[in-house]
Amino acid sequence: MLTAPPFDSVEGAYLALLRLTTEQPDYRIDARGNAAREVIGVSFRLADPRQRLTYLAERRANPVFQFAEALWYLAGRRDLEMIGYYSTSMRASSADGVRLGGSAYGHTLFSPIRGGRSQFDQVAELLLNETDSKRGYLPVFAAKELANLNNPDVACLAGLHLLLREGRLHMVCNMRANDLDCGLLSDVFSFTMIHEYAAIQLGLELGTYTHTIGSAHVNDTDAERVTRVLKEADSRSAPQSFPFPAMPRNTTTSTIADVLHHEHVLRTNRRGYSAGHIAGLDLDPYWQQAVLLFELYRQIQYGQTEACDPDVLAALDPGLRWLMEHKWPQFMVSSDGGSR
Ligand code: 5HM
Repeated sequence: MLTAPPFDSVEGAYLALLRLTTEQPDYRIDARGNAAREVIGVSFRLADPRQRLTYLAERRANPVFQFAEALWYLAGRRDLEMIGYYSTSMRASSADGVRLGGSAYGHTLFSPIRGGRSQFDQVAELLLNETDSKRGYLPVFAAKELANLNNPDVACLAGLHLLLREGRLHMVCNMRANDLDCGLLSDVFSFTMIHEYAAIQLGLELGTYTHTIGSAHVNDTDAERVTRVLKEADSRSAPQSFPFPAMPRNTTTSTIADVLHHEHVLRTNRRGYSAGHIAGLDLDPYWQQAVLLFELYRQIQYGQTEACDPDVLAALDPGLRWLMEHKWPQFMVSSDGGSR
């Protein structure tokens, strides 16, 4: 097959790539101290890019980080202060301890270029003016990133290609490198959120998402977890299935700013939010889900309670609740008093 193989959700693609890299690696590599098994030149397609979450108990995926990173990108940010709170490992990628470099993809995509329009705005205008354009490319990796051989943060995302065909917006993502166990899940989550956001801004239907990778690899340090994940997938009778809802059509940059206002209040622990308070916020229920996640994470980070507020947990969509219960089982106690 010459086109990317289709999957119903990112979970199927993730498992297939882990299997391929484990069972039939092209190479063993050891770049920058990371020994890994590698497969070169792979791709997959999601017919429904909203199916962007995996439900594997052994993987213990972190939905709080996934939403935080997607919002950090959508807001065009590059500060370590926000993203480092959700992922301490990202601190090592910052050259100055203040900002991220190449991996601040949203800053590259959404910031005005030399005081003018952003790359994203330019491509949006192009697509709406040139039928079937092939030029809607948003480059992220830049040649100048290789000028310093010790650059700690060279963009792994080469670029995102937007294609408007018959009223639908398709995205093709090109990654120079993807860590299949640690990077792929949050990358696909965030890039499909950018994809859906772009479709909304352009007034289009969401098309397919195609993910392509130059170096697809699993680091040896993650090999044991990968074995456990594959064993879980092989032994269960059926995958968990929680459909992910559509992003509201009225989402704009100011929606993202509003969500991030609440994120900031919670991240800095200025106050806590009850489930009732979040339900009363002037935000679509879809975005309230992100605020619920940030509130639960606040409770975990600031350790004011042993268990998180069961009402906040209960207000989460079932799929996000499932993920929180598997990521932080010790903090998640259901409203009937029992822990998972
Ligand atoms: O040495 P190099 O710059 O390629 O190392 C970056 C590592 O982070 C690679 O394993 C790459 O696949 C992974 N990565 C990822 O999978 C990094 C970023 C941040 O740019 C990302 N996805 N978004």
